[in-house]
Amino acid sequence: MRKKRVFSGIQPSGTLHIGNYLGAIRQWLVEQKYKEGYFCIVDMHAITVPQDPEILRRRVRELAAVYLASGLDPRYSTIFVQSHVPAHAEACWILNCVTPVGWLERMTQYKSKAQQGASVSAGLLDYPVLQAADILLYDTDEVPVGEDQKQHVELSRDIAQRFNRLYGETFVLPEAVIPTSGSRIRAFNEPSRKMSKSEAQIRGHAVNLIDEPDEIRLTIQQAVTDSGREILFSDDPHRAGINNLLEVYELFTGLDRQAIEVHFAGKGYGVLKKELIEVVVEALRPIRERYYKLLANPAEIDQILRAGAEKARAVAEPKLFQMKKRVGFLIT
Ligand code: ATP
Ligand code: LTN
Repeated sequence: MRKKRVFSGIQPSGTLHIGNYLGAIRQWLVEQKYKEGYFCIVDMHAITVPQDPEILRRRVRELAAVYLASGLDPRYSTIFVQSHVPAHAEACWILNCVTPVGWLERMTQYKSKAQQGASVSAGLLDYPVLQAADILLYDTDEVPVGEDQKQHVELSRDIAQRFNRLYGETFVLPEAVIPTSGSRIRAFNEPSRKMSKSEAQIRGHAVNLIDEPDEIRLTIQQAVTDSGREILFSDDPHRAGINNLLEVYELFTGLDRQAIEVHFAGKGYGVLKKELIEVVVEALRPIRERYYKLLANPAEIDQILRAGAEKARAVAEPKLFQMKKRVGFLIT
């Protein structure tokens, strides 16, 4: 039987935070050996908003180092850079031509980014079609992502269905895989909002994956909570801050919710924060150490990315060829 295909990606657009890790990367590591995973550094998505070329180039390697330091293993998973596989851009063009603009204008990420930016590029509107190309080129079954990406994965499915209807069965319909816990880690300084890479440099907003213990300590100590005292999981928006701390504790310790509530019964928020700091510092220590070791040897990272691109091309190119035949391009 064919192994399940898994595809996911992250933009090299900033420093990764524990939300990216708990919502996305952590899921990629599960069953790495038993599934066929493609994990992409989506630099073409990153340039839908302005980027400094030198910084972007550096961040691509840094993100590769984060993937590897987190535990992705190139013996099992294919790790590659999107722009190294030109089939993504070509497939995007073909899919553009079956995607109604109205579908794109409804995307919430587009609407919020378009509001923030001074000028909106055509690429920003087209962002989810490129994402569909990423996913569909690999006959992907599962797309492990955080909650904010659910709408984009559903759109990929809609685009696949439309193409299949117009041109005959071509694409597997992908499914978003969203974790039940950790799919939307909140900002520590503003628990009504999600933790975001683009704001990760704001003091107190996020714990970044490669933060030093002192930085982790400060961010968690200052995390916004509420005036209550009970340490219980809850979906009450007024208690979002404390719930967020508990969720991070749950995910990094692997304990179940009931055991955590019993453990903290009768203790104050200060105790929770203190224990959480220890847990997060210890969980991130090996990742940070591996990260700096890997970055000291960029030639090795580049070699892994070259090999990854080659493996990815071997899957993406035949699929693109099939798409071209289906839409009626002359193959000579
Ligand atoms: P940006 O601020 O640049 O949009 P981001 O922090 O939202 O960045 P992405 O590159 O958009 O990060 O997302 C990478 C992956 O991390 C996606 O699967 C996304 O769903 C997931 N993710 C992002 N933020 C969170 C969060 N706060 N909690 C859980 N998962 C998240
Ligand atoms: N839009 C995603 C990144 C992304 C992606 C993908 C995720 C690009 N292509 C394919 C899953 C599958 C984001 O997290 N911002």
